[in-house]
Amino acid sequence: MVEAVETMDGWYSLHDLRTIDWTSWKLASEAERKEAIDSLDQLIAKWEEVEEAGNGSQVLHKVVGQKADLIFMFLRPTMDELSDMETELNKSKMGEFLLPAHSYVSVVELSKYRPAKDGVDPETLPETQKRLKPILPKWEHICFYPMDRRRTGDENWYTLEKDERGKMLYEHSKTGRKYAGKVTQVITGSIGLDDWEWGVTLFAHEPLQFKKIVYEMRFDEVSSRYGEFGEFFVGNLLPREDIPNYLEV
Ligand code: 76R
Repeated sequence: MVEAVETMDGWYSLHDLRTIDWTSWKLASEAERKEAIDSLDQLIAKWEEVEEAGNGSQVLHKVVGQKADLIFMFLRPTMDELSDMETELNKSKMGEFLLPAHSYVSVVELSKYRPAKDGVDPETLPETQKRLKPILPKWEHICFYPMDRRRTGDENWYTLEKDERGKMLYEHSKTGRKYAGKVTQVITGSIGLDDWEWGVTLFAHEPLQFKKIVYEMRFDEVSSRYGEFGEFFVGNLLPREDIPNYLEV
């Protein structure tokens, strides 16, 4: 029987995408708009404290294109906390002007394809823990998309032996490493949690690097034969201090 791979799982993740109801925003009074901006600022201040204490992380970007206006990526130790964050955003004054656009639930994932070195469980290593509970980089651009591994006919990832899958992922990682310093990736697993099998979140200083890495990876066997992709979302960082300016009408 084909062997599954053991995964190491870290913080839970929620990609929460919202569209701003610009019509109501413009119709609101100056005082109401201020109250809304302050409510979001207070939430972000609270979230930043959690991040500083090492108990989670988050980023906020402006989505480019018509798929949404904002993408929040939240990471927390429990799904309850993610639900609380989503709810507190909905209950806030700002929430009155935010329409749901899309969401994605998953968990930060690393896999144990490589044999344990000197019998040490990689999950116990501090560097692994850091990757399972990552502080998200506040880089200028984000790219998020979900993906599956194919299982049709001769191209069935789930009937391949573990060694073979491990080899292909090793080749894939060599492509990935060429982008060190240019692209940071967070892979989140979503089998049993959302509609696709993985979420791919990339951060870059230069948006062209998304196109370059994703294009180059299309030729890695693990993607060319076994990759299926969902909708792509791309965005530009929205630092907390720029929010009033972004919402100015
Ligand atoms: O854990 C590790 O980092 C070791 C190597 C590695 C694994 C196991 C790795 C490295 N990835 C792994 C697993 Mn990846 N990754 C993607 C995408 O668009 C596409 O074609 C693919 C989307 C990108 C851009 C990317 C980047 N990777 C996975 C998995 C789980 C597969 C499974 O278990 O079946 C998926 C879905 C996936 C997809 N990967 C890297 C990168 C980069 C940049 C690296 C190098 C990271 C580094 O070494 O710092």
